[in-house]
Amino acid sequence: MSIAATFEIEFLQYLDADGKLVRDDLPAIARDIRQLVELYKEMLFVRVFDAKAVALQRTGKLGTYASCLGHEAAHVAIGSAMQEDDVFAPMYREYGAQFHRGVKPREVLLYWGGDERGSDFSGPAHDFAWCVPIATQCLHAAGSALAFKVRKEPRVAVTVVGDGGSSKGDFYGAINVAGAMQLPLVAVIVNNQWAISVPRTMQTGAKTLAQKGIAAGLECLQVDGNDLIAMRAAMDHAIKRARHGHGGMVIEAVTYRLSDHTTADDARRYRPDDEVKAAWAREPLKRMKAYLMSLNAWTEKEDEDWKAECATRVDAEVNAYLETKSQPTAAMFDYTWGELPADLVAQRAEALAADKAAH
Ligand SMILES: Cc1ncc(C[n+]2csc(CCOP(=O)(O)OP(=O)(O)O)c2C)c(N)n1
Ligand SMILES: [Mg+2]
Repeated sequence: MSIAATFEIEFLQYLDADGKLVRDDLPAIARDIRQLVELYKEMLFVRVFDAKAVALQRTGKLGTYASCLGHEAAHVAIGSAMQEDDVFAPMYREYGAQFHRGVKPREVLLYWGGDERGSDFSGPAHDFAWCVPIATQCLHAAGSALAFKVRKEPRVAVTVVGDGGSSKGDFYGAINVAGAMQLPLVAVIVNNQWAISVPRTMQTGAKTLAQKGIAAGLECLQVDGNDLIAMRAAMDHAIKRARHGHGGMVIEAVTYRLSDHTTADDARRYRPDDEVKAAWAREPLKRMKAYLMSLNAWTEKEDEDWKAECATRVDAEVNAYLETKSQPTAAMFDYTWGELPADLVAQRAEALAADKAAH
């Protein structure tokens, strides 16, 4: 017997859980300390926003909300590595990436508050809206990547899918076409270990999720998704090669969902406490802060001041959200159909009558 092919999956990490460098061949991003500080500040902003959004839901001011607690490094790295004219096809919790691209926190709140105007965000109009049907965004991104290739535009489509979503045919279809046609597609699997209550171990028999890209002919890499430097280095590499016509890549960002799945979930019912506790020891902000402080690039006082500034900025966004006038009841019927079918005409009349009775 001879060997038909051999494969390896590399794991990329620069900062360990305590913020200590584990290798000295630093990537470009790590040599730009001022930018690292800015990215750390973005992570902290997202964390402050996230806690506030959960509190809003708990006090009845938001319908539901999908927290991004613990995913900040992966998300900020993705957003900051992209060019404005690249296309982002997110799932539903990548606020850190989207804020970097210009989406406003008030728009995230509007969306989760049940107001579709939140999807008309201030980020690039060519980015896709939030995508709840699991993994379908991968196909949207692959389609965009195909368009870039056909038009010979040096642009890249970036999508995010969960560990659970990477079990779906939509994900495999997207990476397959990217490999077959050498499309500029970067698919980031944010492996936060859980798909609601289904653990990563029940999703797949594969040793890594990154290796799913091998069958598609894509370059694959597993990254410490809590290490901002590693995530940015991986994204910079993937986007550069895609932009220069060298094809797509699958990046598995290994992280942990520190929150419930959404505010409609109670993860204590299915997750062991010690697993969550161990994950907190590896979370992304603590290690980045420790690293920046070890370089004398950040202080405890600056951290406190910035956190306070984030709270002020988030409060302004919350107020803008709360002050947004609701759409009239008829709006949910009026903008999807050219001509409303008879059953919806009846429902519309019923909804308007109920609305009138309530006021
Ligand atoms: C097609 C489809 N099936 C099922 C669901 C219900 N659902 C919502 S989130 C989710 C789990 C997703 O897990 P994962 O892909 O790991 O992403 P995470 O939420 O952990 O970031 C499921 C099954 C859905 N939204 N869409
Ligand atoms: Mg998951």
